[in-house]
Amino acid sequence: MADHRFSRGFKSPVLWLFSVQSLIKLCLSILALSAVVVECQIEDTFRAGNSVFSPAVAAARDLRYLLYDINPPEGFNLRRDVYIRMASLVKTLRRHSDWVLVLPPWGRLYHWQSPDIHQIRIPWGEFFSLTSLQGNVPVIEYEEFIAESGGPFIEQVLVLQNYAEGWTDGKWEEKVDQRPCVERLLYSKDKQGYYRGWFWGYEETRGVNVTCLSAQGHASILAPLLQNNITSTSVMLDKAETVLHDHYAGKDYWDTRRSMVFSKHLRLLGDEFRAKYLNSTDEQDQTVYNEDWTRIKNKLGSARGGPYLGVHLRRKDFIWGHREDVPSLKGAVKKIRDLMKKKKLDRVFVATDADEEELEELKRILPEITRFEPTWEDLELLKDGGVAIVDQWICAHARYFIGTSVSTFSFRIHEEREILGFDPKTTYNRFCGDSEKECEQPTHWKIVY
Ligand SMILES: Nc1nc2c(ncn2[C@@H]2O[C@H](COP(=O)(O)OP(=O)(O)O)[C@@H](O)[C@H]2O)c(=O)[nH]1
Ligand SMILES: *[C@@H]1O[C@H](CO)[C@@H](O)[C@H](O)[C@H]1NC(C)=O
Ligand SMILES: *[C@@H]1O[C@H](CO)[C@@H](O)[C@H](O)[C@H]1NC(C)=O
Ligand SMILES: *[C@@H]1O[C@H](CO)[C@@H](O)[C@H](O)[C@H]1NC(C)=O
Ligand SMILES: [Mg+2]
Repeated sequence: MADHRFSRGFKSPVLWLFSVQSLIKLCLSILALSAVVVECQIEDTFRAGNSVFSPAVAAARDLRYLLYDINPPEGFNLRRDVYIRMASLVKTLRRHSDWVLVLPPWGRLYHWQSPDIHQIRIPWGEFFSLTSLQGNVPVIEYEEFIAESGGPFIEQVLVLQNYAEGWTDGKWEEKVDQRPCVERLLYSKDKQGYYRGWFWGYEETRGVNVTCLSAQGHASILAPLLQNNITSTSVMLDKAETVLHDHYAGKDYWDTRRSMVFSKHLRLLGDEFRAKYLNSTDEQDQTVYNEDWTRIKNKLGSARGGPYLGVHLRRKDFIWGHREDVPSLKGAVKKIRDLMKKKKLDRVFVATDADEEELEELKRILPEITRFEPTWEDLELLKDGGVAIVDQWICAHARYFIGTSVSTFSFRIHEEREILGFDPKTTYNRFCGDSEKECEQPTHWKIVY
């Protein structure tokens, strides 16, 4: 089937994003700027990702490609976490040979429900700065992989799974074994003997071989297997969330996390909004950002933040289960008013996934609320993922932040604030359920440089 998105070629996604009128003026200068940054930042070793390499050159270099995907129901912010695990694995693999991480296109996420907008096959460049990612580990977009590797074929798909027998003797040990698939495979063989399945909406992509792998342990336990037992040039790990962080919140974790810089247009939109509605600018708030993440090393407590309370109020599936650690709207607003008074802040920015009905209620009981409400054109440009990032960016710049219990959306805001250099007291806060007894507050994961 013809696929216009695919045949669009390899123009930077950023280029066509910028063609939307409301952003043109802002971005022309940046475009020139970021071209310069790209030129100076990418080291030679990281050039694997450049599509100037023909398949012949890639082959001559013995390049190998690691692709991955995640269990479909997982949301955007857990996916960002799994990226960190995969980046760590690729760093381990690169000690022995030339591996590149292929970024799984975004799409078909359960929470991205805005109607009438195209939300699959979204390249990472629409949400994150590729140059920044490449300053940590070599990465390429999926379409570059297709071009470089000679076609839409993934030679070996390994579906990760737990051990059918669970932990034997209740003893935890790290191990990995080729095993029969425990669950029904979501890939099926076509007439040519290739595997078809969900490859991020790229219908022409095929898997040449699909097998299951039971794995229990840290991401890098897969390294010897990928290095020695498997000879394919391209290997995809499906259900990659099965393996754990090599060293959660250690230096390598933070290096990768720091490299996950949001795309410039999203940060700009967030900054514009802060200036216009929240009297918040980087100079005033001591949150000056550096385009080069390797140069950001802010002392905790150095950031002041804009004169507003930042709130992430997670609803939808978090309230459907009647979790006792999530407040009612009334309970949340009571806490918000409390904090505004205590912290002497007269503005409040609320990021939320509340439905229409709850939003109406929220505006009624908290009339002074400020929210980022994109126009349809903005939404079409940013997509649900971009809007969520703008929400996170604005929360990350608040003088004081409060989020929702065990929400990865809130966790990513904590990290952003940690990078900006906020006092942990202003960051690691969460709402308590209306009748929650022991309301344990989030853990401070101190940044490591
Ligand atoms: N724009 C926006 N979207 C949100 C907000 N909270 C949740 N969402 C959406 O709901 C999804 C929640 O899933 P996830 O990222 O997995 O975070 P978690 O489920 O809270 O751990 C996000 O990715 C967003 O698409 C919010 O405050 N603002
Ligand atoms: C990988 O190969 C080694 C040596 O041939 C073998 O001992 C090991 O069991 C293999 N690992 C897996 C997971 O197949
Ligand atoms: C598929 O991959 C498995 C695991 O690497 C391997 O044992 C098997 O021989 C492969 N099958 C084919 C047809 O190549
Ligand atoms: C914005 O903040 C500055 C200093 O932080 C303050 O002097 C100014 O009065 C504020 N403006 C408004 C409109 O609140
Ligand atoms: Mg989720």
